[in-house]
Amino acid sequence: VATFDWKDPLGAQGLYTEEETAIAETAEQYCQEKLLPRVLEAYRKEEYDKRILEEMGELGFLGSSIQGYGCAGVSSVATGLITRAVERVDSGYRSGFSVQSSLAMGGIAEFGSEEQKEKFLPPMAQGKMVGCFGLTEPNHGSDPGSMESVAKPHPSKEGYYSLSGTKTWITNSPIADVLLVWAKLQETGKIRGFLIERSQCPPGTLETPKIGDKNGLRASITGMIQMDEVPVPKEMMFPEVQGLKGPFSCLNNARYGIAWGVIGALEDAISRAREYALERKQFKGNPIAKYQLVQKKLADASTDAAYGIMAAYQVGRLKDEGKHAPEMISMIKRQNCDRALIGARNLQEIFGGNAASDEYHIGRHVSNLFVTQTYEGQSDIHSLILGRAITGIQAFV
Ligand code: TGC
Ligand code: FAD
Repeated sequence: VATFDWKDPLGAQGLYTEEETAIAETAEQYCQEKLLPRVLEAYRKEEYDKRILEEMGELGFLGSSIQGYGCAGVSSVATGLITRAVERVDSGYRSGFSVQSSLAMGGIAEFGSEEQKEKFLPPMAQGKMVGCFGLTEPNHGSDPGSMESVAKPHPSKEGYYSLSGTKTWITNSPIADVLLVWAKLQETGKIRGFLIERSQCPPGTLETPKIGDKNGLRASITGMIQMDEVPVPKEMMFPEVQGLKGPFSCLNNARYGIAWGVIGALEDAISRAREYALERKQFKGNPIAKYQLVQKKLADASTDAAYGIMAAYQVGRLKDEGKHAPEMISMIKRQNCDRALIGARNLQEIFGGNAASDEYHIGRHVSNLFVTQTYEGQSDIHSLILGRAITGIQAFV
C-alpha cells in the first residue's frame, strides 16, 4: 500500500518517461528560480520581459514538440509538463510562451512552406524572433469565420498582397517580429494565413498598440494589430491550408497546452492555501486547516487538479499516437479551465483579508484564470463544440 502524496494524489508521476521527468524538473527549476522572483513586479507594472523567451529558448522549451529546425522534438506530455511549470508561476508567462510555441511556431511548422520554416523556426526556437497569432477581431471573437480582415492583390507591387483590417486582444503583438495573421483572400473569400515581418512593413501600414490596464494576465503583453494596406509577399502566405481548419489546427495545440497549464496554477494555489491554513490560527489557537470547511476546499481543488492532470496526460499520449479528436481537447480545455478558476476562487477565501495583498499570489491566479477560461474558445463555446459532437446538431447560430 502506498502513502498518499497530496502533491501528486493519483500518482501521475509514475506515468512519465525518464526523459519527461527530467524535462519537467528542468522546467520547474527554471520557473521557480528565474520567473517567480520577477512576477510580482511584472504584474504590478504590467511589463513583459522579452528576455524570458530567449531564456526559454536556451532551455529548448520553445516549439519543443516540433521535429527539426532547431526544435527539441519531445513528446506532447513533455510539452504539457513544461507548460504546467510555467503557469505554476503565472498564466501570463504561459500565455507569452504558448503563443510563441504552439500558435506561431506550431502554425508555421504545420502549414508553412519549406522556405518559411527554414527562415522563421530556428530564430523563433531561440526566442530571438518573437511571434504572435492574430485571429480575433473587434467584431468577431467566438465567431472568427466572420472576420473582416482581407488580403487583396497589391495595387502597385507585383507579387504582393495588400492586407487590411484590425485584430484585437493579441498576445505578444506589440513586441512581435513576425505576425501570423489570418485574413480572407479577396479572390476566393477563403481564410488564409499570412506571415507579416514587421521589419519589412513601410511606415504607417502596420501598428500594434498595447492594450493596457488589464484586470488579469498583466505579466503578459497584449495588443492590437492594425493593418492598412500592408504589403506581404505572396510567398509569405501559407501555401495550402484554407478556411478555419488553419487557425483551429494551431488552436488544438495551444488549447491542449492550456489544459496542462491551468492545473499548474491551481496546484500553486493549493500549495499556498495549504501552507497558509496550517500556519494561520483562529479560535483557541487552532490552525484553520483543522476546520472541516477549509479541508473541503482543499479536497475539492486537489481532486480537480489530479483529475485534470490525468485527463491531459491521456490526451497527450493519444495526440502522439495520432488518435486524438479536437473535441477531446475541447473537453480538457473547458473542464480544466473551469475547475482551476472555481478551485482557485474557493481557495482564495482561506487567506482571509490577506488575499487582498498580491504578496500571497492567490488573487493574481484568480484574475488570470478568468482570462484562460475566455481565450482560445470561451468555456460555453467548448460546451457547444461538445454538444455538437454528442448530438450531431450544432447550436452556434
Ligand atoms: P466549423 O464549421 O465548426 O469549422 C469550420 C472548419 O474548420 C474545421 N475545424 C477544425 N479543424 C481542426 N481543428 C479543429 N479544432 C477544428 N474545428 C473546426 C472544420 O472541420 C471545418 O473545416 P472545413 O474544411 O469543413 O471548412 O466552424 P464554425 O465557424 O461553425 O466554428 C464555430 C466554433 C465556435 C467552433 C469556432 O468558431 C470556435 O472555436 N470559436 C472560438 C474562437 C477561438 O478559439 N478563438 C481563439 C483566438 S486565439 C487566442 O485566443 C489565443 S490566446 C493565447 C494565449 O495568450 O495563450
Ligand atoms: P464574444 O465572442 O463576444 O463572446 C462574449 C460571450 O458570449 C462569451 O461568454 C461567449 O461564450 C458568449 N457567446 C458567443 N457566442 C455564443 C453562442 N453562439 N452561444 C452561446 N454563447 C455565446 N485572440 C487571438 O486571436 N490571439 C491572441 O493571442 C489572443 N490573446 C488574448 C489575450 C487576452 C489577455 C485576451 C483577454 C484575449 C485574447 N484573445 C486572443 C482573444 C480571445 O480569443 C477572445 O476574447 C475570445 O475568443 C472570446 O471572444 P470575444 O472576446 O469577442 O467574446
